[in-house]
Amino acid sequence: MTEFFADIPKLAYQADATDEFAFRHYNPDEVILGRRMEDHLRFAVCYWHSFAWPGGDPFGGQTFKRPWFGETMDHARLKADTAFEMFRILGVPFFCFHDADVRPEGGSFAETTRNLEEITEYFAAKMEAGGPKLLWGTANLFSNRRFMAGAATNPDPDIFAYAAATVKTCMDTTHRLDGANYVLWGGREGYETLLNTDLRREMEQMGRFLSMVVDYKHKIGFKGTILVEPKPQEPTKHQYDYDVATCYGFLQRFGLEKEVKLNIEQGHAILAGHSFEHELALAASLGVLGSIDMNRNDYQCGWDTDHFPNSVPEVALAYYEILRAGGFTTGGTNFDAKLRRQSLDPEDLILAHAGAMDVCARGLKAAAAMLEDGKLEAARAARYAGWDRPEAQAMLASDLESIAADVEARGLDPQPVSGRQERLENLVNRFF
Ligand code: XLS
Ligand code: NI
Ligand code: NI
Repeated sequence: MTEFFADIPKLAYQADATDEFAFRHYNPDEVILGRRMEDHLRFAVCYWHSFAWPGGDPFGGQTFKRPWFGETMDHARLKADTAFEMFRILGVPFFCFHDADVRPEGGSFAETTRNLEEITEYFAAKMEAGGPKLLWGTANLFSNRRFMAGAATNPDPDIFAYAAATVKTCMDTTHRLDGANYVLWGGREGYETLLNTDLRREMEQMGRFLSMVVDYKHKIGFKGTILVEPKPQEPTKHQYDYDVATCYGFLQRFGLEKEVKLNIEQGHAILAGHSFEHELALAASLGVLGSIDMNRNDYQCGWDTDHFPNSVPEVALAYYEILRAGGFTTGGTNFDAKLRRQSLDPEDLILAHAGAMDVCARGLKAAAAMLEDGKLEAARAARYAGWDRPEAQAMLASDLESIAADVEARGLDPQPVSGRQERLENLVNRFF
């Protein structure tokens, strides 16, 4: 037991709770569409925002004072004790971390790796003692100054080497902890100015890097999914993994579209000029929907502010796409979300997650009800019904000349039909 969360009870589901410290909607054992709610949502707490981020913004530094802040192994263990305490209070089934979140950087690559291995064993013991599982591990290839010009895409081959070696250690760690996935987010894999950038080289380096990751996964027998996380920009001006469509084209180019899936983040979708549900639906249609980072941005300020989600309709439309795609397999709902820098108290950290879990639970229930009701899917099916006719399918195997002859022979004069958007929006609104 650590002091930090002393006096905070373990949260439980209580629909009519009057106290703040309860779930009103997240009921892990409730069965929805034949699956327990916990197994649908597969919540994960992220280590970086909750335990490593000091509360800074571009105009000011640290606001949080945490007893585990510091660059020693003792600090790292205290951080782990506190983190696992929070996982227990929330009852989350998973967590996620970067190497840099959990261990101090050593004086050499070898020492840094030893620190990571030591904390990995510390985690393993806690996980065996009933702690949550690992949804994914990842390498932080963007904070240290050595990565300022990129990791895999760096103009310096020694930095590529350092990044590759670091990813190897993080994959080993993730494998040791039986992670369900391994994530690559290319925070610095992009450019600041085209004036000093060789796009062709950088993309080729990135493709080779990802191929090596996939090869190593098979070599060590890691059974989890390799996930790439799209983001259009920030910290770089332009990031190569811009959005789902861009990532898919990249994967295809390097023959990796059957090996790698995507970890789609709400805030990143918005930064790319899309909606979250657009990115999810597109990934599902391409067969690369892997996992989600759940958060939201401040819609006025245009940054990746990583707020906790709080809009049930938005979340419901996202889970609707996930349910339509058959639900998560190895993926889950990782809260890539952080407190506002004025939210200083331990209670803030717990209740931010509790509220977000309830929002997701409400969204999931609404999405499941929409699917069960079936009217939306029936309307979609009716809209495309013409394509179910054998002649329509045969046309796709035909050619322009034959189609033109057929149009003439049938005297075709097709009339448009209503898309009924407002009626569908009314239908959807009944579920929130
Ligand atoms: C940053 C990303 C990052 C990844 C993991 O914007 O969302 O947190 O999820 O490296
Ligand atoms: Ni993320
Ligand atoms: Ni993000």
